[in-house]
Amino acid sequence: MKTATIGYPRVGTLRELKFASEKYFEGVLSKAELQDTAVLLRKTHWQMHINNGIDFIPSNDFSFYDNMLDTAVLLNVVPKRYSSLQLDPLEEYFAMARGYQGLNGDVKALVMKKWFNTNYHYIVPEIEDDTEISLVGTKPFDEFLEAKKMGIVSKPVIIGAFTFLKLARFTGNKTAIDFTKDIIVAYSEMLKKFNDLGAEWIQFDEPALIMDLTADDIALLKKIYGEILLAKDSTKLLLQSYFGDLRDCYQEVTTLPFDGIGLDFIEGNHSLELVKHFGFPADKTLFAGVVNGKNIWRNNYSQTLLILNELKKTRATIVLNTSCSLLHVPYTIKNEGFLTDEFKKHFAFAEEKMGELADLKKITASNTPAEITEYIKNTRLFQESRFCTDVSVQAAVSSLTPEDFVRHPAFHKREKIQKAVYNLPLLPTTTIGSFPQTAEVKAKRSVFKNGKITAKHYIKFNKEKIAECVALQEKIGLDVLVHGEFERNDMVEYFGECLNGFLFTQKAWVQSYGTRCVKPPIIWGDISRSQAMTVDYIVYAQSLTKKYMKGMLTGPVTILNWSFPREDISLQECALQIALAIRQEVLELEANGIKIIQIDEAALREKLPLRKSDWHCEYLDWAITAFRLVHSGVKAETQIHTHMCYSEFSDIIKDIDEMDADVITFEASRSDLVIIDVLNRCGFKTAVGPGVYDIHSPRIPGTEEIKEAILKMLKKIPREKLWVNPDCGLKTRGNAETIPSLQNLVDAAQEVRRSLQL
Ligand code: THG
Ligand code: ZN
Repeated sequence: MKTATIGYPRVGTLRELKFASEKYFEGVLSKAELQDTAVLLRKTHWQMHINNGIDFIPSNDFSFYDNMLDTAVLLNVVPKRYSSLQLDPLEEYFAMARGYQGLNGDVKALVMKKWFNTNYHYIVPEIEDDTEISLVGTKPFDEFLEAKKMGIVSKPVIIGAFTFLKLARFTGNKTAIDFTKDIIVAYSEMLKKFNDLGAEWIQFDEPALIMDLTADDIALLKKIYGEILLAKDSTKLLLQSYFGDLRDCYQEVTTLPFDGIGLDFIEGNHSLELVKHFGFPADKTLFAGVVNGKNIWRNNYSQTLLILNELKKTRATIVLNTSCSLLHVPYTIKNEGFLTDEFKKHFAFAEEKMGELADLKKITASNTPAEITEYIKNTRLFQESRFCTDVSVQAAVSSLTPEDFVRHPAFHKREKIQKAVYNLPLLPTTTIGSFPQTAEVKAKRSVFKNGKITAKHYIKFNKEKIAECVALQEKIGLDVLVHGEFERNDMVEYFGECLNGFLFTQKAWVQSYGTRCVKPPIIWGDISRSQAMTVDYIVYAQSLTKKYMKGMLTGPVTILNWSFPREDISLQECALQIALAIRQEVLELEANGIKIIQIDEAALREKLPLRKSDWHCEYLDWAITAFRLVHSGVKAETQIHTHMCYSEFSDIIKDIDEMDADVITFEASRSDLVIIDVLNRCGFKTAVGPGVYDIHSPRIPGTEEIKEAILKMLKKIPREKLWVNPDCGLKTRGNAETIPSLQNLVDAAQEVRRSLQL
């Protein structure tokens, strides 16, 4: 069996692309130098595939920011507000990704959304009524030729036409159907061009096919591929799905004349059943996603062989594949100097996963797989016990009763009590939690972690930063303050490092969006808290001001969803363990005089099944309950806040209300405030702070712009329920834009209060 990967990480093992891009944004690095970094990274990634004997090597999986954005630019889907800036192509590309504020104009960034059920975010292409979709870009061809120069006939990877149209936003009256003709022409041309360049295979990524599909969707799929496939010559076409199964279109897809179909046997719960039930055409190649592209655990070869043995019965040619792009896992375990082999042997990151594909190739080629060394070693590994258990944690979880999940008194009673106690102005202003992580802050953390300064020195430094941050917020005039989170690398990793049961890594970065990466901690055992994690800093911060200081915690579902979870116990069990630990922290903050406690659930939605038809599963039930467990023990007058990032909330808005927080802030500005209509319609009880400006872009919002946003919100949200805040934490921003932006925010809130005589 041959081997393939769907795509590879691109930021570089040491985040070279991140650093180069950020320097380019600052004007320190030239465009040519940035391009050099990109060339080097692509070369390295291709070489890595060669070293592991991978047969189908992807190209065009590289991106300076995001592959959806690349596809938009390739297809001439550039909204007029960007093209009219008259920037050079790379600048225009970054203007769409990050917004632009400069000599040529002032434009916000395009909307950014979560990429299916991952912690990666894509840029949402915007199709206007007069957009003319056509093949205008050359990136995939350039990168194909670049690989060819290295002697590699790569497999170009392109977001498929169906997924592109499904994920794009239509800003006018037209819809997908009005653009199918043009997109078909563009993709057909693409196919022809690759044919001329000598491509043997081309991969169209169609993850949107794993969602619930309507009859119209299926008609669209058949129309698009019925026609694109007519343009096929000798280059073979692979339709690649991932993040689920093709249960709604399996027969249509297998009937169309694709040369290869990529199925996900990891997240695709029905994939094997579909193949068994409907068969798989013997004349096609089945790209079998058997190596998990999302987790970091070793593949269990004997289990994988069971799947492959089933697939062999179809008589189709089988290619050993990853279940999705390796973009969602870190590069390599080799860089983890602190982890011992005892742990490391259980992990496979991107590079090691390619090694697993190579092992499986060897094993499947043998008539006696059980005698192959790699197989024997793997079997032994899975016989060992690993995850450490803590019986007291397990006992605490199993003794929970329904009462533990209910906060008293009920919301409306608390609301009254809190209004009386807090005496906040209407439209109170606040921020989400983090303040800019400046070079100074990051450098200090780094020297501390490397043992070059003492804990005492480090704590003193953080306290100085907190004091500066509190003074700054008082000067700006914010109503509810935060300590700034200077001691935290990341809202999940920090707690992972403080709690028992986690392992953490040094270099295991995974791209989240653009130049931003995260280092998810690894859950290795039962989770507990042995000491306070945030109390000292928060109490110190509160001591500096008469205003309210928010205690700042990350909720259990988010800690779980942004970690690499163990796979031997249920996610629910794991979430409850974390919830109990965070609950202790909440109660200790409260006991130390902290009145407002924010518990972020940024990733609440992440593990909700992608298909609504699968929602009968209990995910939301336990996710919401885990959150409720965290705060159900506090007093009536303690105000619980929560925050959520980039999710779509509309369809789970009732569940969010059920979290029973007192205040929730969330991202909204970059999606045109659609959420406020939903809140209005469903009679949302929780007070809300739909972000009034987008912090993911370096542009500074004007006071007028923020006033408009607030006024728009006031039309739909009762004034006594509205908070004014940015849409997310400020850690990715610099002080240069943060300070004026927050000042404009406070000015805007004050002006609105005055004008409405609130
Ligand atoms: N933490 C984690 N996941 C996240 C977020 C987060 N996902 C969604 C949302 N926030 C947006 N994503 C990010 C991811 C990373 C960063 C900011 C927003 C970030 N990372 C630093 C960087 O890339 O420079 C590295 C952090 C570090 O030094 O440890 O700023 O907040 N888990
Ligand atoms: Zn956020």
